[in-house]
Amino acid sequence: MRFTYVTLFPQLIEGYFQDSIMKRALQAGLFSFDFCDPRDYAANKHAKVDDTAAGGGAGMVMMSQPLFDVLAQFEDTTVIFPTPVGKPFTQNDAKRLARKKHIVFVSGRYEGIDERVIEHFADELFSIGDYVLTGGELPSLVMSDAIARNIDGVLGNRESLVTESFETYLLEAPSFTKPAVYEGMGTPSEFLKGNHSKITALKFALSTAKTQYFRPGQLIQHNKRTTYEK
Ligand code: 6GU
Repeated sequence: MRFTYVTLFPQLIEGYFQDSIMKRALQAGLFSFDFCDPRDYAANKHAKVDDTAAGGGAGMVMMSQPLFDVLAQFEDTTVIFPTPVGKPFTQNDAKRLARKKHIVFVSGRYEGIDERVIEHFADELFSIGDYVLTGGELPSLVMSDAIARNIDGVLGNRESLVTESFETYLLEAPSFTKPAVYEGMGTPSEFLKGNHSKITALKFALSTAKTQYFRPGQLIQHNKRTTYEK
């Protein structure tokens, strides 16, 4: 898997890959990443990449020409535009996209990107939540992380992919580690006794209760899914 970030600010992205799980996965050759700066493709003297919005309004818009020239060079890629007007990015998208060969993230800055770039090149438009960010770099990183951890070998423990939140639409049960009592607060006693079928049953009950409380819509999805599988 290869990730390409089309961005005016590669340094906003680079640091994330320099530590922890992503660093190890890169060193193991499980994926690679590179950058493309639209400014290097600007066909004007001042390397200008943005202009005023047609029809007026606040802010600048990223021009078509530099981005067309950047994106025309790629073949056999999945081109993603992070945007608050995209469809919500989910765990299912992360799993599906982990099977792609080359994903290109196009980060807008300023008020956005000329719609003709999106119309011509976008395979998918994604939002990462109902709030507005100053650019597409953080969403690109968020999606890359969610995708990369679904690539075979990136996580040490494959089981963590199966039991984690959203895989079954249920939120994950709470976790505890030693000591058994901390500041007067205990650990559920079944977790300490080691009867695996009882532990599984308790985790499921805790997951269900937690999902009902925090994400009732997810619980409805979970119940639908279970019904179809019967
Ligand atoms: Cl993908 N981009 C921007 N700029 N803001 C966002 C977003 C994306 N998702 C939520 N807010």
